[in-house]
Amino acid sequence: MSYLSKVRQANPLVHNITNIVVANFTANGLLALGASPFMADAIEEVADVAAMSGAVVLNIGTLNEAAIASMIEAGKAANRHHVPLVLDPVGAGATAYRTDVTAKLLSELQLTALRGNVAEVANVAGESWASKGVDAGAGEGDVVALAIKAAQKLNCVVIITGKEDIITDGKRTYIASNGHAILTRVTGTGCLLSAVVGAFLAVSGGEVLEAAAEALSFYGVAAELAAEAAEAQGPGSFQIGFLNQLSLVTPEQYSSRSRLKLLEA
Ligand code: ATP
Ligand code: TZP
Ligand code: MG
Ligand code: MG
Repeated sequence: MSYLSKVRQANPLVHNITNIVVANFTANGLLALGASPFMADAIEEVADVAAMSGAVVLNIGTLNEAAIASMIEAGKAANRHHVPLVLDPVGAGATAYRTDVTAKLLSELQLTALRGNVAEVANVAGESWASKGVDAGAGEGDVVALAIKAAQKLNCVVIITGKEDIITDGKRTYIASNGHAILTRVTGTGCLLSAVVGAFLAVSGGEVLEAAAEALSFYGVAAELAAEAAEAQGPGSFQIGFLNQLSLVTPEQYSSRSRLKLLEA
């Protein structure tokens, strides 16, 4: 059975500590997919929520000290209870504060997966790459090698997104090439993707790399179908059409459109 079908069957609870820009879009996207979102960031409850969840997704998009303390508390509970833990290091490298906070999270927590754009992942891994706010800037380098290095350093699956997405555990690497450029015109499509990865990891049964790769490929297929729909005249209608496709794409449609490639070792 595909991981997509497993998500829809299991309806996993996904605990999100996320930013104020994308919280609603993320919750709606998870619901459309067939997962069950729980947005909870009060320090008093995050450990309980993490322990009862199928995955915990941390996102540093709009940071403050209270959120950081809650992320550490939730992440530690996830680690204790063997709940998959995903980090989206939004804007890491853009400011020293974000870079430092990400380093602190990584020193206290064991991630299952890290998902970011190339600049974010490079900065998390101690490499340099230009960033422009929360977006990746122009840079040069071997992005696949960077992802593999980051995965080995952090001992987790690393996902670098862009026109093509790289998913690696440091030993095996997938390239997912579905998707559509209009995703870049809607805020939160990266943040929602990180939460969708969480939903797929919740049903991965330990096959983290494979589940993450399918999440990336599925997300790209849903975007293509939404962009092709007649009503998708611009980013506004695309955003709604994309939510629709997250719920409508069938496992068969997914299989026939997916362009997911395992790189030769
Ligand atoms: P950024 O802030 O740099 O845009 P992000 O966190 O929004 O980063 P993205 O890299 O934009 O994350 O990835 C979000 C989704 O958009 C992924 O599914 C990715 O494959 C897709 N995507 C990004 N850029 C393109 C593109 N040029 N063409 C097709 N799909 C893209
Ligand atoms: N500013 C702070 S967080 C955020 C913005 C615009 C959302 C970023 O979302 P994404 O998914 O990285 O585009
Ligand atoms: Mg984007
Ligand atoms: Mg992002």
